[in-house]
This record gives sequence, structure tokens and C-alpha cells, in this order.
Amino acid sequence: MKISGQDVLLAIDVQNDFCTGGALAVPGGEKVVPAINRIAQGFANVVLTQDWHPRDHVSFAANHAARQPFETVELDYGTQVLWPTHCVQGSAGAEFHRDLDIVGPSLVVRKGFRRGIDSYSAFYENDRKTPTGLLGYLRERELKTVFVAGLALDFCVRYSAEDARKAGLEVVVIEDACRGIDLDGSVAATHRSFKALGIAVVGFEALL
Ligand code: VGL
Ligand code: ZN
Repeated sequence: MKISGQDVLLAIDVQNDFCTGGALAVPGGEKVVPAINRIAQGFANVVLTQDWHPRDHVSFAANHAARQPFETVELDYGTQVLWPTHCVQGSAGAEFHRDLDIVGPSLVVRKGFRRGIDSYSAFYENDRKTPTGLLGYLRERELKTVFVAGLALDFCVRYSAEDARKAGLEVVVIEDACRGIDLDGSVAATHRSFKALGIAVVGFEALL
């Protein structure tokens, strides 16, 4: 697979809190870092996302009376998983993993920064309609194929890949440059969804 100037690498939430020792550690999360570093060298266009929550964020179990992490609540925009407090704005947990080595031009999209709404996708908040602006950025730059990697496969990678595909972009998920949380079969559901939507899944060596 040859990478062109119309391709963009979208590296999702490669942050300390999603790596071993972090507040919402994804098993093996840090293992995506060397793969993403390698792949990124081949791209002229890279977009990073950064989960970026205020401390009183609605997605944190600690902000709901008598609720535990990984339970769900019904909010005005739909069902929301309650998470351990993670990626608090300005905290060490919200920083990119120290070994993430993206050089050259790149755009950072911060998401989940409004207290009352979560944002898994790089494109839309969890009401599924408030845009982050990334789609406009890709369109204006005439970027047509989005290669997605990062954390977590079954949440922010999944939602980002699905939204890109639904917007008419070609989407390739780099499976071994992702790791999943896997709540109630969410990794298997993610693979079924990718198949149904025509989202390609490859290993990172296919891009070298
Ligand atoms: C994520 C849960 C909560 C993710 C972010 O990056 O997949 N998951 N916030
Ligand atoms: Zn989050």
C-alpha cells in the first residue's frame, strides 16, 4: 500500500492515561507507540487527537452520586459509559506518551472539553451532531483517505473511523497500531461494524 499526499494518518489519543499505569489504562496501550512512530514517517499529513476533559466532566463516574466506573447512564444525548477520571486538562495523564515521535506538520484536535458532553469521535461529539471541525479541515486540504491508529480501538478509534467513512472518506484502520478496552464484546462489535461499513483493516507492515 503506497501512501500518497492525499492520505492522512489520524493517531487517536496516544496519551499517558490510556497506557499502562494510567487512569484508564488500555491493555498494552503503549505498544501502539513504536508502530505509530514507524508509520508516521511515511505520511506528509498527520492529525493527532487528545482527549481533554475538565475535572467536572459528565463522563467521569466520580461526578455521579453512587456510580462506579464502567456503568452506564442515560444523558440527554443518549447512553454514556461512566469512566474513571482520565485525561484531565493540563494533567500529566493527558499528555501524549513521551515516546510518541511525530515530526513535521500535524494538527492536534482536542475533544471532550465541554463539561456536559463526551466526544469519542475525532469528528463529532457524542450527540453525534456537534462537529469538531476536522471534516472541514480534511475537505479543505483535499485529503481523501484516513488511516486510523491509536486508543482505544473499540471507542475513540471506532467512532472516528465510522464517522470518516460515513462522511464519504476511504478509511483504513491499522489494527496492530491500536489496542482495545473490550467492554461487553465491544471489540468484536467494532470488527463487525468495520466490515459492514467497508472500513479496511490492515497490519502496519502493509504500509512500510
Ligand atoms: C476513550 C473512553 C473515554 C478513548 C476516551 O480514547 O477511546 N475512551 N475517553
Ligand atoms: Zn475520555
